[in-house]
Amino acid sequence: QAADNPYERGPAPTVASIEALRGPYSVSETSVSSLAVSGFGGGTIYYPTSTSDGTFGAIAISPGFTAYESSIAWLGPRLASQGFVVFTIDTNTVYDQPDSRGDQLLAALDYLTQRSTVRGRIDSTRLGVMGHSMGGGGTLEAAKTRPSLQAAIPLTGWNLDKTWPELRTPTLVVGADGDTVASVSSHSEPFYESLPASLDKAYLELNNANHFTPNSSNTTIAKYSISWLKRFIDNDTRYEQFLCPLPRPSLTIEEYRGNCPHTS
Ligand code: 9J3
Ligand code: ZN
Repeated sequence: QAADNPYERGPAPTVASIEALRGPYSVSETSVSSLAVSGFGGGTIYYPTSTSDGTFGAIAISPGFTAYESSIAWLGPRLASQGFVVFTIDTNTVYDQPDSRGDQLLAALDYLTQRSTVRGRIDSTRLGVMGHSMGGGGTLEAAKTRPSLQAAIPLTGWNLDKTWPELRTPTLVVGADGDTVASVSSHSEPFYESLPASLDKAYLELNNANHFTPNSSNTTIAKYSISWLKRFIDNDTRYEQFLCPLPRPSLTIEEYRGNCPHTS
């Protein structure tokens, strides 16, 4: 790791390394029973097997309405293999609303850093949140509640609250051009536009995608999520090259908005 950044983990990234199905770290996993925790519904912790690279940042990820951990499970090993501890959770009930999902993401992070068997592998000052649909709405709620979070990524997020000027957490909003459940015009676009202009923020609209695109392995979601998490949880400016200048529209990117260069 570089002397000037104690949080940097892993080798210098390339386009190939952030697009790969797995990063440089081997991944282990452990399941957390709902019966053993309170405030959320249990889940699976994915973590780098090695203990020779020090502690890692950590991320909790919530599924959407009526959905289970399995719907976002692909992100566990995909992100953990890049050097994060990743907790994909179930919610208390599959009908919980975004504000509850936000509280549950925070309860999961608290469990992860204070009680879990991998707590010694985590730097509890470097935490982030992600989620799909109402879990993405919950991601915004969690960041609003806990401004010390270092990164937030709602994936085709859904929330009745369209305005998020309170956020102080660098946020990557991911929408899908063909989403008819959480249309970008009613959800992701107003979420992004309402974030403070002073905040490091970005809006990635997936091309040829729909509400459920984040429920399967997706390289565009992965590469920009990895870059955002590395840049803001690990302060790893080696990943700035993938975020700035802003990515251009392509076969998989309908539109990308953001403010560059990033400052936090
Ligand atoms: O979590 C989601 O998929 C939210 C979209 C939804 O069904 O909202 C309607 C209440
Ligand atoms: Zn609001």
